Amino acid sequence: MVFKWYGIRPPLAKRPFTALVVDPDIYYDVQYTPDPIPLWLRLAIANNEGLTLYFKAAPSQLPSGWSMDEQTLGSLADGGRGTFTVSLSRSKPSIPFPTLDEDLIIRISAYRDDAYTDLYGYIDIPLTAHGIDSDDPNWTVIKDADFDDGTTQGFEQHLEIESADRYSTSWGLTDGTYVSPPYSLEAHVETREYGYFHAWYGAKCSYDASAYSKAFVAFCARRTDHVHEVYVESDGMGYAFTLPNYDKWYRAVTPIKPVAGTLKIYAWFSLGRVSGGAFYLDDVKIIAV
Ligand SMILES: [Ca+2]
Repeated sequence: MVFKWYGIRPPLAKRPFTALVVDPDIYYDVQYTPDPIPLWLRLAIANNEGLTLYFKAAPSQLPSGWSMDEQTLGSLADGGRGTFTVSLSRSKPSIPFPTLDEDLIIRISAYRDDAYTDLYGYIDIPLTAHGIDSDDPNWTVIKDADFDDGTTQGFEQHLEIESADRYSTSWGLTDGTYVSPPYSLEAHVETREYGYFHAWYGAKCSYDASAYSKAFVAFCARRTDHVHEVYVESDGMGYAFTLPNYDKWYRAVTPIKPVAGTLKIYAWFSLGRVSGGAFYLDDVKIIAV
Protein backbone atom coordinates (compact mmCIF):
# COMPACT_ATOMS: atom_id res chain seq x y z
CA MET A 1 0.00 0.00 0.00
CA VAL A 2 1.16 3.50 -0.73
CA PHE A 3 -0.26 6.81 0.29
CA LYS A 4 -1.85 9.49 -1.77
CA TRP A 5 -2.27 13.18 -1.36
CA TYR A 6 -4.75 15.32 -3.16
CA GLY A 7 -5.65 18.54 -1.52
CA ILE A 8 -5.59 21.06 1.25
CA ARG A 9 -7.82 20.24 4.15
CA PRO A 10 -10.25 22.90 5.33
CA PRO A 11 -9.22 24.65 8.55
CA LEU A 12 -9.68 22.52 11.64
CA ALA A 13 -11.01 23.82 14.91
CA LYS A 14 -8.38 24.34 17.59
CA ARG A 15 -5.58 24.57 15.06
CA PRO A 16 -2.72 25.87 17.17
CA PHE A 17 0.13 26.21 14.76
CA THR A 18 0.18 25.10 11.16
CA ALA A 19 -1.57 24.35 7.95
CA LEU A 20 -1.63 20.68 7.13
CA VAL A 21 -2.17 18.90 3.89
CA VAL A 22 -3.27 15.34 4.21
CA ASP A 23 -5.54 13.00 2.37
CA PRO A 24 -8.30 12.05 4.80
CA ASP A 25 -8.93 8.77 2.97
CA ILE A 26 -6.57 5.81 3.03
CA TYR A 27 -7.15 2.93 0.60
CA TYR A 28 -5.52 -0.48 0.77
CA ASP A 29 -5.90 -3.81 -0.98
CA VAL A 30 -5.76 -7.09 0.95
CA GLN A 31 -4.45 -8.80 -2.18
CA TYR A 32 -0.67 -8.72 -2.80
CA THR A 33 -0.04 -7.23 0.66
CA PRO A 34 1.58 -8.85 3.71
CA ASP A 35 -0.05 -9.31 7.11
CA PRO A 36 0.02 -6.86 8.79
CA ILE A 37 -0.44 -4.45 5.89
CA PRO A 38 2.00 -1.51 6.04
CA LEU A 39 0.56 1.88 5.12
CA TRP A 40 2.16 5.28 4.72
CA LEU A 41 0.47 8.57 5.21
CA ARG A 42 1.89 11.77 3.87
CA LEU A 43 1.60 15.05 5.71
CA ALA A 44 2.57 18.50 4.50
CA ILE A 45 3.13 20.95 7.33
CA ALA A 46 3.61 24.70 7.12
CA ASN A 47 5.04 26.45 10.17
CA ASN A 48 4.01 30.11 10.39
CA GLU A 49 4.31 30.49 14.14
CA GLY A 50 7.41 32.68 14.50
CA LEU A 51 9.69 30.03 15.97
CA THR A 52 11.26 26.70 15.02
CA LEU A 53 9.00 23.79 15.90
CA TYR A 54 9.71 20.04 16.22
CA PHE A 55 6.95 17.71 15.11
CA LYS A 56 5.85 14.31 16.32
CA ALA A 57 3.07 11.98 15.11
CA ALA A 58 1.24 9.61 17.43
CA PRO A 59 -1.98 7.60 17.38
CA SER A 60 -4.91 9.37 19.02
CA GLN A 61 -7.72 6.91 18.30
CA LEU A 62 -7.17 3.63 16.49
CA PRO A 63 -9.75 0.92 15.91
CA SER A 64 -8.88 -2.65 16.78
CA GLY A 65 -6.43 -4.20 14.33
CA TRP A 66 -4.50 -0.97 13.74
CA SER A 67 -1.12 -0.09 15.12
CA MET A 68 1.11 2.95 14.95
CA ASP A 69 4.27 3.90 16.83
CA GLU A 70 4.97 7.41 17.99
CA GLN A 71 7.21 8.98 15.32
CA THR A 72 9.38 12.08 15.48
CA LEU A 73 9.25 13.93 12.17
CA GLY A 74 11.93 16.60 12.61
CA SER A 75 11.84 20.36 12.63
CA LEU A 76 10.64 23.27 10.54
CA ALA A 77 11.95 26.80 10.96
CA ASP A 78 9.49 29.69 11.04
CA GLY A 79 8.04 30.02 7.54
CA GLY A 80 9.24 26.53 6.63
CA ARG A 81 7.23 23.94 4.80
CA GLY A 82 7.93 20.24 4.63
CA THR A 83 6.43 16.90 3.81
CA PHE A 84 6.65 14.00 6.20
CA THR A 85 5.81 10.33 6.05
CA VAL A 86 3.97 8.62 8.87
CA SER A 87 3.75 4.84 8.93
CA LEU A 88 1.04 2.69 10.39
CA SER A 89 -0.22 -0.83 9.86
CA ARG A 90 -3.42 -2.87 9.82
CA SER A 91 -3.65 -6.59 10.55
CA LYS A 92 -5.12 -8.11 7.44
CA PRO A 93 -8.93 -8.08 7.81
CA SER A 94 -11.62 -9.91 5.92
CA ILE A 95 -13.39 -7.31 3.81
CA PRO A 96 -17.18 -7.05 3.58
CA PHE A 97 -18.06 -6.16 -0.02
CA PRO A 98 -17.34 -3.59 -1.31
CA THR A 99 -15.15 -1.89 1.33
CA LEU A 100 -14.27 -2.07 5.02
CA ASP A 101 -14.47 1.54 6.25
CA GLU A 102 -12.86 2.46 9.56
CA ASP A 103 -12.29 5.84 11.23
CA LEU A 104 -9.06 6.67 12.97
CA ILE A 105 -7.44 9.80 14.39
CA ILE A 106 -3.77 10.62 14.48
CA ARG A 107 -2.26 13.46 16.48
CA ILE A 108 0.46 15.78 15.19
CA SER A 109 2.13 17.57 18.07
CA ALA A 110 4.57 20.49 17.85
CA TYR A 111 7.31 21.08 20.43
CA ARG A 112 9.61 24.01 21.05
CA ASP A 113 12.64 21.79 21.67
CA ASP A 114 14.42 18.98 19.91
CA ALA A 115 14.05 16.77 22.99
CA TYR A 116 10.27 16.92 22.46
CA THR A 117 9.50 17.96 26.04
CA ASP A 118 8.10 21.50 25.66
CA LEU A 119 4.72 21.11 23.95
CA TYR A 120 3.56 24.03 21.79
CA GLY A 121 0.29 22.54 20.53
CA TYR A 122 -1.27 19.70 18.60
CA ILE A 123 -3.78 18.86 15.86
CA ASP A 124 -5.94 15.76 15.70
CA ILE A 125 -6.42 14.55 12.13
CA PRO A 126 -9.44 12.36 11.39
CA LEU A 127 -8.89 9.75 8.68
CA THR A 128 -11.04 7.08 7.09
CA ALA A 129 -9.41 3.88 5.95
CA HIS A 130 -11.05 1.88 3.17
CA GLY A 131 -10.02 -1.74 2.82
CA ILE A 132 -10.68 -3.44 -0.52
CA ASP A 133 -10.40 -7.02 -1.70
CA SER A 134 -9.62 -6.61 -5.40
CA ASP A 135 -10.25 -10.33 -5.94
CA ASP A 136 -13.75 -10.33 -4.45
CA PRO A 137 -15.96 -12.08 -7.05
CA ASN A 138 -18.70 -9.47 -6.52
CA TRP A 139 -16.67 -6.89 -8.44
CA THR A 140 -17.19 -6.49 -12.14
CA VAL A 141 -13.71 -6.69 -13.63
CA ILE A 142 -13.36 -3.97 -16.28
CA LYS A 143 -9.68 -4.63 -16.96
CA ASP A 144 -7.17 -7.15 -15.64
CA ALA A 145 -3.74 -6.60 -17.16
CA ASP A 146 -0.79 -8.79 -16.16
CA PHE A 147 1.22 -8.29 -19.42
CA ASP A 148 2.19 -11.97 -19.28
CA ASP A 149 0.99 -12.79 -22.81
CA GLY A 150 3.79 -10.58 -24.13
CA THR A 151 1.52 -7.68 -25.08
CA THR A 152 0.80 -4.37 -23.39
CA GLN A 153 -2.87 -5.39 -23.10
CA GLY A 154 -4.34 -2.07 -24.21
CA PHE A 155 -1.83 0.19 -22.46
CA GLU A 156 0.07 2.83 -24.38
CA GLN A 157 2.91 5.16 -23.50
CA HIS A 158 2.10 8.33 -21.57
CA LEU A 159 4.85 10.97 -21.62
CA GLU A 160 4.61 14.65 -20.66
CA ILE A 161 7.94 16.44 -20.72
CA GLU A 162 8.55 19.50 -18.60
CA SER A 163 12.16 19.94 -19.71
CA ALA A 164 14.58 17.46 -21.24
CA ASP A 165 17.63 17.23 -23.48
CA ARG A 166 20.05 14.50 -24.64
CA TYR A 167 17.99 11.59 -23.45
CA SER A 168 16.47 8.39 -24.81
CA THR A 169 13.32 6.58 -23.70
CA SER A 170 12.12 3.04 -24.11
CA TRP A 171 8.67 1.81 -23.25
CA GLY A 172 7.24 -1.71 -23.25
CA LEU A 173 7.47 -5.10 -21.58
CA THR A 174 10.41 -6.20 -19.49
CA ASP A 175 11.34 -9.52 -17.91
CA GLY A 176 13.84 -7.78 -15.62
CA THR A 177 11.37 -7.40 -12.78
CA TYR A 178 7.72 -8.39 -12.34
CA VAL A 179 5.08 -9.38 -9.83
CA SER A 180 3.42 -11.99 -12.05
CA PRO A 181 5.99 -13.68 -14.31
CA PRO A 182 7.34 -13.27 -16.88
CA TYR A 183 6.64 -9.60 -17.70
CA SER A 184 5.86 -6.19 -16.30
CA LEU A 185 5.42 -2.89 -18.14
CA GLU A 186 8.41 -0.55 -18.05
CA ALA A 187 8.93 3.14 -18.85
CA HIS A 188 12.70 3.61 -19.02
CA VAL A 189 14.93 6.66 -19.56
CA GLU A 190 18.67 7.16 -20.03
CA THR A 191 20.38 10.54 -20.20
CA ARG A 192 23.70 11.25 -21.90
CA GLU A 193 26.53 13.63 -21.07
CA TYR A 194 24.98 17.08 -20.42
CA GLY A 195 21.55 15.47 -20.63
CA TYR A 196 18.62 15.86 -18.28
CA PHE A 197 15.04 14.64 -18.11
CA HIS A 198 12.22 16.12 -16.05
CA ALA A 199 8.96 14.52 -17.08
CA TRP A 200 5.89 12.54 -16.17
CA TYR A 201 6.26 9.12 -17.74
CA GLY A 202 4.19 5.96 -17.56
CA ALA A 203 1.18 4.33 -19.18
CA LYS A 204 -2.41 5.01 -20.13
CA CYS A 205 -5.40 2.98 -21.26
CA SER A 206 -9.02 3.58 -22.09
CA TYR A 207 -11.70 2.04 -19.89
CA ASP A 208 -15.47 2.07 -19.64
CA ALA A 209 -17.04 1.95 -16.18
CA SER A 210 -19.97 4.17 -17.15
CA ALA A 211 -22.53 1.50 -16.26
CA TYR A 212 -21.42 1.47 -12.61
CA SER A 213 -21.56 3.78 -9.61
CA LYS A 214 -18.09 3.10 -8.21
CA ALA A 215 -14.81 2.13 -9.80
CA PHE A 216 -11.31 1.51 -8.49
CA VAL A 217 -7.93 0.73 -9.96
CA ALA A 218 -5.59 -1.60 -8.08
CA PHE A 219 -2.03 -1.97 -9.34
CA CYS A 220 1.50 -2.96 -8.46
CA ALA A 221 4.14 -0.28 -9.04
CA ARG A 222 7.88 0.00 -8.65
CA ARG A 223 10.37 2.78 -9.27
CA THR A 224 14.10 3.27 -9.39
CA ASP A 225 16.05 6.04 -7.70
CA HIS A 226 15.43 9.52 -9.23
CA VAL A 227 11.83 8.56 -9.95
CA HIS A 228 9.42 10.04 -7.45
CA GLU A 229 5.67 10.49 -6.99
CA VAL A 230 3.30 8.18 -8.81
CA TYR A 231 0.11 9.70 -10.20
CA VAL A 232 -3.22 8.13 -11.07
CA GLU A 233 -5.43 10.28 -13.25
CA SER A 234 -8.90 9.45 -14.54
CA ASP A 235 -11.02 11.98 -16.35
CA GLY A 236 -9.89 14.96 -14.30
CA MET A 237 -9.68 13.12 -10.97
CA GLY A 238 -6.15 12.68 -9.71
CA TYR A 239 -4.25 11.08 -6.89
CA ALA A 240 -0.58 11.19 -6.01
CA PHE A 241 1.20 8.32 -4.31
CA THR A 242 4.73 8.09 -3.07
CA LEU A 243 6.48 4.73 -3.04
CA PRO A 244 8.60 4.94 0.12
CA ASN A 245 11.58 2.97 -1.21
CA TYR A 246 12.94 2.42 -4.67
CA ASP A 247 13.58 -0.98 -6.31
CA LYS A 248 10.65 -2.47 -4.43
CA TRP A 249 7.13 -3.42 -5.56
CA TYR A 250 4.12 -1.83 -3.86
CA ARG A 251 0.40 -2.46 -4.21
CA ALA A 252 -1.92 0.52 -4.42
CA VAL A 253 -5.64 0.95 -4.91
CA THR A 254 -7.55 4.16 -5.46
CA PRO A 255 -10.97 5.29 -6.69
CA ILE A 256 -11.30 6.33 -10.32
CA LYS A 257 -14.20 8.00 -12.03
CA PRO A 258 -16.95 5.57 -13.08
CA VAL A 259 -17.01 6.88 -16.65
CA ALA A 260 -15.84 5.94 -20.12
CA GLY A 261 -12.48 7.66 -20.16
CA THR A 262 -8.72 7.38 -20.00
CA LEU A 263 -6.78 6.08 -17.04
CA LYS A 264 -3.20 7.31 -16.71
CA ILE A 265 -0.66 5.87 -14.27
CA TYR A 266 2.71 7.59 -14.40
CA ALA A 267 5.62 8.78 -12.28
CA TRP A 268 7.67 11.97 -11.97
CA PHE A 269 11.20 11.47 -13.31
CA SER A 270 13.96 13.88 -12.35
CA LEU A 271 17.22 12.75 -13.96
CA GLY A 272 20.51 14.58 -14.30
CA ARG A 273 23.25 13.76 -16.77
CA VAL A 274 24.44 10.22 -17.47
CA SER A 275 21.81 8.55 -15.40
CA GLY A 276 18.89 6.21 -15.81
CA GLY A 277 15.47 5.74 -14.29
CA ALA A 278 12.48 3.47 -14.68
CA PHE A 279 8.89 3.06 -13.57
CA TYR A 280 7.20 -0.36 -13.63
CA LEU A 281 3.59 -1.51 -13.54
CA ASP A 282 2.16 -5.01 -13.17
CA ASP A 283 -1.18 -6.65 -12.34
CA VAL A 284 -3.35 -3.60 -13.02
CA LYS A 285 -7.00 -4.29 -12.28
CA ILE A 286 -9.96 -1.97 -12.82
CA ILE A 287 -12.98 -3.08 -10.81
CA ALA A 288 -16.46 -1.61 -10.52
CA VAL A 289 -19.79 -2.08 -8.83
CA1 LIG B 1 3.13 -9.69 -15.09
